[in-house]
Amino acid sequence: MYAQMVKATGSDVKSLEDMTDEERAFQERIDRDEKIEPKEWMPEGYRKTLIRQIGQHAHSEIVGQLPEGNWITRAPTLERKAILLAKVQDEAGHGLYLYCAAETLGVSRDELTEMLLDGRMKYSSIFNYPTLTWADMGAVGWLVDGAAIMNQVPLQRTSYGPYARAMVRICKEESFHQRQGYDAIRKMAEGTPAQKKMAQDALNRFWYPSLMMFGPSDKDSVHSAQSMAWKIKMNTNDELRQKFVDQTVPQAEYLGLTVPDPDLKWNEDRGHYDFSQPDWSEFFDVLKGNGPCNVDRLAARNKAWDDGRWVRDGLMAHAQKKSARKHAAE
Ligand code: FAQ
Repeated sequence: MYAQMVKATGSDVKSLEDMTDEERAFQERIDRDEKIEPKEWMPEGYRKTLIRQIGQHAHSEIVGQLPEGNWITRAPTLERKAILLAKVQDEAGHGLYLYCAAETLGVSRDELTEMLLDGRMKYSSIFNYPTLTWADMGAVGWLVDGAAIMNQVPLQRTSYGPYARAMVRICKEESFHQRQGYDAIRKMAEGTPAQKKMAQDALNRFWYPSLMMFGPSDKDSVHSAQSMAWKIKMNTNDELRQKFVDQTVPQAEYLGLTVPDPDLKWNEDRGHYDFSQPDWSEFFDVLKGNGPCNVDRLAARNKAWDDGRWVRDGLMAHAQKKSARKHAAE
């Protein structure tokens, strides 16, 4: 199984023969689908890769609140406002479970946050695109949460126990998010011609950025081979992107909307849709900080961190006082 993986990805992942006894025993546990738990031995690269991936994932959930938070005060009905509020709160919760999972690897939430704020850590490229109309709330739920679930359902089987367990609850909530998004955009697509136009415009703007969420094509993915050998990732970026396209195109057809890809067509032989790749130079540019909203997103997170300092200091002072009292009484 492991040997097959190394061959399939053609990577420079260490072969079993080149591993130390400890590394080999670890890899064999992974191959047997055993979960790795926080206090157990793990290769340093495994720990670092998990911190990077879980940390970035957590940051994405937190930064991901901003595009939708933008519309809470302008939701068209009380019901839509309540749903959107609940969804955005859920994303905060996802961030917190994931920070907790990352903390079990020996990094603190404060350290992770500082790495986000000074640009050493990334968050998902998708959140650097603006949400211009109410229809974008439907498109984000439908496409962005849809892409997130496609990636996260397999991660429930990832090899690191705390990450896999966090994903179980997150996936349940993401599924509600996807459905509320689809319902919101369906309402627009079935509405007046102006509303349908807004829904189409949202699909036009979010289609390719959603495809980018799965990461660069397999030939440009730096981490996939090793991450798959360690079962930190369960599928390649291209596999998940294809699954997402296959699932989403019939949903767009049902809505009477057009996916903005003239080359999109069902390929009978492959049993999949053929589709155009996103503009990868745009993706790498967004990663470098040059997307439409990168500056605003980081400014908003930095402001929240600075404005919240007095709360963190107050909580810390309270905790220290409580622990000093406890020690004095002992
Ligand atoms: N954005 O070698 P690979 C959500 C970077 S949650 C930014 O293929 P990897 C919920 C990558 O870090 C969405 N950077 O990397 C929600 C690496 O750079 P590095 C987040 C990206 O890690 C919905 C470089 O490119 N989900 O949306 C992106 O093996 C609605 C090379 O790439 C997760 O994080 C990108 N899209 O595969 C919230 C899921 N793609 O670090 C609110 C867990 C790649 O060496 C509202 N993560 N890069 O400097 C994963 O599955 C993986 O990390 C991938 C990337 C698939 C994202």
